[in-house]
Amino acid sequence: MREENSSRRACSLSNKACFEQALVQSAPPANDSNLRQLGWKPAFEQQLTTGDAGALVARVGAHLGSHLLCMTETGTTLLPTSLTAACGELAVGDWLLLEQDSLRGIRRLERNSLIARKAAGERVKTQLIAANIDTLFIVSSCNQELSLSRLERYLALAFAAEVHPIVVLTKADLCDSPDQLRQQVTSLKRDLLVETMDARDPAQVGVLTNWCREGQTVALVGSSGVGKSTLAMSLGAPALAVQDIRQDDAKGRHTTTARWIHRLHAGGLLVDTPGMRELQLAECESGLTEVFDDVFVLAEQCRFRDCSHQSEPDCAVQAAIQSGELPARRLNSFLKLQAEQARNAKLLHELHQESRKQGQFFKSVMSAKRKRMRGE
Ligand SMILES: Nc1nc2c(ncn2[C@@H]2O[C@H](COP(=O)(O)OP(=O)(O)OP(=O)(O)O)[C@@H](O)[C@H]2O)c(=O)[nH]1
Ligand SMILES: [Mg+2]
Ligand SMILES: [Zn+2]
Repeated sequence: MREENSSRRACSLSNKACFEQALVQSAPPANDSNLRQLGWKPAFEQQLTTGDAGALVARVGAHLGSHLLCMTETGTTLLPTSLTAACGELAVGDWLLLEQDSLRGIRRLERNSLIARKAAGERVKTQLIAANIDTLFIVSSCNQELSLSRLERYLALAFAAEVHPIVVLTKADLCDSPDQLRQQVTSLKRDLLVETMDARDPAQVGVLTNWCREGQTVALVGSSGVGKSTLAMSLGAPALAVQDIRQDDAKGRHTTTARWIHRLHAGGLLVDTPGMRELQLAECESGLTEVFDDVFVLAEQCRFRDCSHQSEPDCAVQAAIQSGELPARRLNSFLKLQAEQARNAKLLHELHQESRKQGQFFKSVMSAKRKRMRGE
């Protein structure tokens, strides 16, 4: 899945105006900001030791390639990523400890959640979307863009990250039967919260306020053009770039190009993200178990423990499809996502093993070199 925009490139350092706009957009109001307003929680506080006394606590508010926009108690700072190398790969929403004067990164605090996917295209890599998120707004619109199978992917992502998902169906004003769509989506998972709305109308978007209060962090995910940035603005984010979708296929134009945290009217923070072209799952096994719990319950009744639910005799899943209890689409979606996640998880595992081996090889070469230099 690629997130790019040919006409609006992601910010680069040369694009000074873009950074200045970023500082204005993300800066907490001077003097009345504190860590709680930035989403600080006891679970982070507990990670601090006496040795951290002089460190500055900062939250990553935007990732701009070569630079990070970091929010602290007193304001917003732009840091080159070379300064935070010791913290490892960072996501928007991460909490960091920085040295007071040099602002050099000391370490990243353990995350309470991480939304991640397999990176776009052929690359075998995990891409970090947002960290330390309390709620994920999965945004889709009431038009041809809506796909139950795609929503199942996003739900697996949320459940694997142990983040509470809410499906937001935008463009209800352009649809004759939004309630029908809402019912279809609600049926994907017991107790799933689904809201339909005109994302441009702050009054309608108000139903989401409960998840946007002070101390809370929400993230928006969904395809390009579904109205993520529009929704963000209706919740209180400053003016963001939005663009009309294409008329012929209802696809968006990849207007948002970087992940940003915005402050909301209700006091919480929201991560707006670039639209996703495709969402490949990896390391989402627990999420799939959660999303397809109905299939798993049925599978327990199959005659064979390793039933593939295709053509085996006494398959309870196939029986449920025949009786109309389980839609055939749901089994197909489950089998597809299960195979995809297993394939990607295996590739990522092999990659981790490979880089560990390379690390060990490098260490042994360096140790031999040091011994030689000492004349041992
Ligand atoms: N009628 C109507 N239009 C909407 C609604 N939500 C968004 N739009 C329009 O849809 C277009 C795309 O909205 P954006 O907010 O840019 O979509 P996005 O999801 O942020 O797109 P990317 O940044 O490309 O990922 C804009 O023209 C919006 O005004 C809605 O609920 N109703
Ligand atoms: Mg956008
Ligand atoms: Zn079966």
